[in-house]
This record gives sequence, structure tokens and C-alpha cells, in this order.
Amino acid sequence: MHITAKDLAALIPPGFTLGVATAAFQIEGALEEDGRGPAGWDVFSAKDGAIVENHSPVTACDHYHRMPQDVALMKQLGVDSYRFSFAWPRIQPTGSGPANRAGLDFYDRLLDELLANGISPMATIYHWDTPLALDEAGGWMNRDTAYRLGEYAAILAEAFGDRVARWCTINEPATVSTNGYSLGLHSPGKELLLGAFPTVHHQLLGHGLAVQALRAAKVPGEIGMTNVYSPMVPNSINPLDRISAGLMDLAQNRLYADPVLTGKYPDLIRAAKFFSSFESPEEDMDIISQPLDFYGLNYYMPTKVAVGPGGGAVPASMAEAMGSDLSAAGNGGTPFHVETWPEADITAYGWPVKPEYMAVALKEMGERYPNLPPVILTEGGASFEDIIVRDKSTNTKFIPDERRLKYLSDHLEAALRATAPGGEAESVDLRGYYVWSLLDNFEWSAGYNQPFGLLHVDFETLERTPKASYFWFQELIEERDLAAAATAAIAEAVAG
Ligand code: GBH
Repeated sequence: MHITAKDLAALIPPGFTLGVATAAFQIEGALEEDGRGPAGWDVFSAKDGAIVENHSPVTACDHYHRMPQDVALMKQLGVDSYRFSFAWPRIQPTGSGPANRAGLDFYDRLLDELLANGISPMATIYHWDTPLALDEAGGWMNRDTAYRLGEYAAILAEAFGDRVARWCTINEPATVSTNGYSLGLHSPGKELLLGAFPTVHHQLLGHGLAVQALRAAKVPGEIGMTNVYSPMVPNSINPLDRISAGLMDLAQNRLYADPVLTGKYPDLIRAAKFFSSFESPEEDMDIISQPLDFYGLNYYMPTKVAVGPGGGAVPASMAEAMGSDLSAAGNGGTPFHVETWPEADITAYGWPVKPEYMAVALKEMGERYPNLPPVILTEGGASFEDIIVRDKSTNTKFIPDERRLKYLSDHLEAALRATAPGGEAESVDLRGYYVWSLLDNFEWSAGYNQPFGLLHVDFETLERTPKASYFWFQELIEERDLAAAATAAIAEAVAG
């Protein structure tokens, strides 16, 4: 079971944002309309076998044509805020040069619609849909892409600075570098392994240049960025497993968070000369580590790590710095191996459901980064196969997604308790939680097979149907508002 909506609402501090999140490429469709240029993802997803069952993003949720209806569904849900992303190829069809007016118009309408409905806009500048022309010039391997992102951010600041309440420069650079450039699972499909390091640095530099552009334009909104964070859990007490988990933590978490929050790449990464072929200019670090108004965190799950078949692939200097000799573990292959969680509740993706690690993630962030700005959980959610129950007599549909509902309730509860006074992550100033996602959508290389939505989408008819989790979130927000109104009434009575 999970906590009641009323009891959960009582844990929510004043001013805490409850929202829903999406990303342009996953919901909009209309890839060739109003002057949008091609994205690298358009080409990648058209390749045979790149996406599960060759699902196509061409229509997605057709949000581009159904935006007012989707905002109405958010209004009915009652959320404080909506996190969406601008599609770079709509704004700059080739990734540079002047803005495409018709592309700006769509987001003008979206922002106006949100504000008219009392929903505060949080905008992500870059959520993976790099314009194809930039990918053809090397994408994030090319330092120039960082400057293009800065220029694009300046266009957005000028066009929308008056209405965006929160700016999120980039979303999950770790996933772009790992899946897009190291493993080839995402666009642009490169398999550079450790050779992908320049894409880490260039994305972080792009983030910094975007912050500079927003600050220069004096936008009134708050500015931050989003990293995914997965606590790395050793598979056993075997020191080799522990070191492998430490390596994963460096490669997936700290590589992206340390530069932004401390102005330095982790010492161990530098000591090991992992990326010796690439020199990042010292001056870049000041740009990357500019102060932020908030730090966005996407938490989905922990990762269980064992030493890989090639523990010996760990550079000796790094093993030594971590207090062990990995050369005994063998040669070749990868130094780490991601284990499954057989005993655990898992999502349709196979991701473990471990709300207790939400608290661990927040605690680790608070301990590692003494100057951590206020934190916003910019994404969290789960994919489960949904069952549609039809009531013939009333001709209505019902989707009892109890597992998604419980996932969301348990994770929000864990985050609120951990960051409350006396909680294990009490030093973290947590300001909000955005559910991933408003709608079932195009889940990148998993196509339409991993539904995360509070709203079910029928990808034949494009009809939206609220799931039980939608009604739960609605009830939670209502309970929170009732409690706040009661508190205000008491305060007034006492004062009067
Ligand atoms: C987010 O990515 C995206 O922002 C969003 O677009 C997407 O739809 C949503 O989540 C749901 O997937 O530690 O090596 O095992 C999250 C992607 C996938 C990133 C799993 C971390 C684990 C890598 N996450 N990945 S590893």
C-alpha cells in the first residue's frame, strides 16, 4: 500500500511545486511543419532497427496540433507548473542563424495558454533534438555546438524571457554522451566509448554559455540545469565490486555534477588520465560552474554494479588512487557490469523500483556539494504496461495503473521525508517534483512501448484517457490546497 493522498499532502512544504514534464521530440510530432528543420533524431529513428519495432516519431502524441487540449488536461489536473522543451530545429532549422518566426509562434501560443490557465512554465532549452546540420558537423564532438547552444539560448531569452518562470539549460548530458556517443543507442548513434569525453565537456560548456546568455538578457526566471542521478550500489562486499561501483559513480554521476557544482572534474578522472587525448581549457570551468538558482535532478532508480570481465581495464593509477589493485581481475572488456535486481519489483523497462534510494540520492548530493543550490526533482516516473477497462453501459474507459501510482506516491513521500527537518537529506532545499510524464510518449529507442504518462495515449486515434495515477495526482493537489487554505484561515483568525 501507499500513503493516502491526504497524509502525503500534509508532508508538502509551502511553496513546493507539483508539476508534470515532457520533451518536444517525444510528444510534438509535426516534424516538417512551419519551417522546422530536420533533427539528428529524425534521421536516427528512421534507420531500420534503431527503434523498437521501428516505431516512428513523425506523429508522436500530435501535441503540436493538440496543445490547447493538453493544457486543458493539465488545468484539470491542477498542476502548479509544466516542464516542456523548446525544439531547437523549430527555432533554428539549421542550428544557427536567425530565428524561424513560425517556430517561435508555437511556443508563444503555448506560453500564453499556460499562463491563461494559471500554470507556471518551466522550459528546457535542450532536450536532445540537435539540429541535423550540427550533427553533420560533428554534433557534441565539435566545440562549436556549445557556442550554437549559447546563441540559441539568447534567441529564447529575447522571445520568451518575459514568461518563462524556470529555465533548464540542458537535460541529462550523461544520457546524450553515454547513449548517443559512447554506445550508439541514441542519436547520433556513435560508438566512441571513452572517446566520447569531448561531448561531456562541450555539453557542459554549452550549458554555461546558455546561462551567460540568459543572465545577459536579464531574464526574471530562475536558471538551472538537469542531471540524472543514479546511486551506484556495489553488487557485493567484494572490493572489486565496490571499486567498480565507484567508477560508475564517477562516470555517470560525478563527471556531470562536479564541474557544474564545484568547477572541477573529479580528481580521480583527471588522475587516471582517462581522457588524456582531450584537454579542456581551464577558462571553460568558470563558465561551466556559474552560480545557479536551482539544480535539477532526475531520479528514476539505483544501479547495481559488479566488476566486469575486464577489471584490468581500469587504469592502474585510478585503481591505486581508490586503494586497490584491479589488475588481478583480468584483461580486456569493461571494468564494470550492470547487474539486475532479481528480487525487486521492476518496471516494464526492467528498472528496479527502489524509493528508498531516492533518499540516498538526495543525501549523497547534499553531502557531496556543500554549495548545492535549491534542488528540483525535474523528472521521476515509471513505465508499466497499462490495461484499459471498458464499461460498456456508460461507454467509459478506466485505466487502473496502481503500480505507477504507487511508484509516484512512494518516491514523492521518500523525497519529502528525506528533506524534511530531521530527515537524512535535510540539508537539501527541495523545491519541487515533476512527474515524468504528462502523456505516454515516444520513449526514444523504446518507441511507444514504455508508457510513463498520467494520461494514456491511443497512438491510433491519439485520444487521451486519464489513468488512475492522474486522478491520484489531482486528489493530492486538491488535498494540499485544502490544507493550505485551512492554515491560512487559522492564521487570519489568530491575527484578527
Ligand atoms: C529520462 O532519461 C529522459 O530525460 C526522458 O526523456 C525519458 O523519457 C525518461 O527519462 C524516461 O526514460 O546507469 O548505465 O545503467 C532517463 C534515462 C536511462 C538514464 C537509464 C540512465 C541508466 C544508465 N536513463 N540510464 S546506467
